[in-house]
Amino acid sequence: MMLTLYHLPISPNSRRVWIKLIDKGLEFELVEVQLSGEQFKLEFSAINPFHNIPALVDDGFNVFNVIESLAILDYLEVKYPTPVMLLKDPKDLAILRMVEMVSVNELLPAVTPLNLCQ
Ligand SMILES: N[C@@H](CCC(=O)N[C@@H](CS)C(=O)NCC(=O)O)C(=O)O
Repeated sequence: MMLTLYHLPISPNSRRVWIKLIDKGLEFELVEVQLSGEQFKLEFSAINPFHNIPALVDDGFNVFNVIESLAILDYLEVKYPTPVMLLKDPKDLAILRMVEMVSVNELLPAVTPLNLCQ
């Protein structure tokens, strides 16, 4: 069984998945997708028709492609529950989700001029 993360080291959306793979102690392969055009190639379009990174391919018995960084985090959490990283206390869970959603919806768009996603 192999997990493959399609990413770029500079991409903040990819990094949150990369960090989780490391923190979970999982074996995985990294494949860089150069956003100068590789995201539109047929091979990657089959993995993510929305042409962005990160994308995780779980090459198990049934190959499963997961896109959207927050969905990938949830997938990894449920599939690999140890160590526990999704907090169950209502306030802790709310804070975790708030940090995630504020990062994605408020902070990341504010740094778009830095071209972190290219
Ligand atoms: N909501 C998506 C956003 C993914 C995203 O926008 N990724 C950027 C890199 S940080 C990207 O691939 N941009 C290239 C493109 O959209 O063509 C997620 O959280 O995974």
